[in-house]
Amino acid sequence: MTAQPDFHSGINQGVAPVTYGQGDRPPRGDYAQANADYTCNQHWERYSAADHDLYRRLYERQAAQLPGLACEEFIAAVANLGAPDRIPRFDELSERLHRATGWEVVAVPGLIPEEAFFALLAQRRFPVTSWIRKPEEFDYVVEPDVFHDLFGHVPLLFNPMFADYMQAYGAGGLKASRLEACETLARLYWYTVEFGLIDTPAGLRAYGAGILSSAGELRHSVTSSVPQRIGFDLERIMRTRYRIDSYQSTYFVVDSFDQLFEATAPDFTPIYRRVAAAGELDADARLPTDRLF
Ligand code: HBI
Ligand code: FE
Repeated sequence: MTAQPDFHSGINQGVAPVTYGQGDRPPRGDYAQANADYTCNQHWERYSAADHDLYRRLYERQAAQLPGLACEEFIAAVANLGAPDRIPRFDELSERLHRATGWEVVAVPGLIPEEAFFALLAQRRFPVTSWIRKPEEFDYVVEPDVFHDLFGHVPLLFNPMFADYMQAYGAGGLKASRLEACETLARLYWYTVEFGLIDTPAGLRAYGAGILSSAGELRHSVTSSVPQRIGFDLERIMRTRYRIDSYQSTYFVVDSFDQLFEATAPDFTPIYRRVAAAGELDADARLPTDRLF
């Protein structure tokens, strides 16, 4: 669940706390304890029984609605998170994950600057927020919490093709930073990793973490007639703005994770130039060239 976070000038150990949206929200999470690369200690022993119970209820609600809505690769992988009744220990989860695809999960205090985020992905280290939402945020939390990051993002990191795509995205992001193309590249992340759909012989299925961890958007994204669904087109995605606080009005559909990985193969420099020349599009824009589902 990401937008362009804006950073306050940090007053603690050189790590700038990230705020969200208008920048007037206090950063959630203890950035003062984070390392220079923004990783921190999970402090698993500090979770309360209420925290574990909240995780259990969030997991139970989402797991019940996966069949027929989540892609098979996700359903096959979600059990790798471990016991569904308490927040996993990141070190135990990382042992399983590293054996599968060379990735590990690292704790962070919350949203981190793009450069740091890309650097971690490029090293096959996925940043997972260490805190969990409050009970009153059961249905929706603005910032990504441990449930969104673990349940939404981590299962597909067990899938070799998707794991390679995520590492390629991180490497591409470091290059994008130098090209001032972070906002453009963030759209690719948003419309694939966070809110992507995949076409299957059984119909459309969700693979995006923002969808898979959302109580309402999982069914909405796959079955509602309200949003439009457009076939994956890298430059079309990179031109398209997104909304951070409502269901998406447009979802993009890939044919396979291979298609995603292949899309990140070429050098994006000329693509950024073409995207900048073509101009931005509203989230609900429709082009005659769009392949509609
Ligand atoms: N930080 N912890 C964390 N998790 C994210 O998903 C994340 C982030 N910072 C920036 C960000 N995502 C997006 O701007 C990416 O598109 C770069
Ligand atoms: Fe996310």
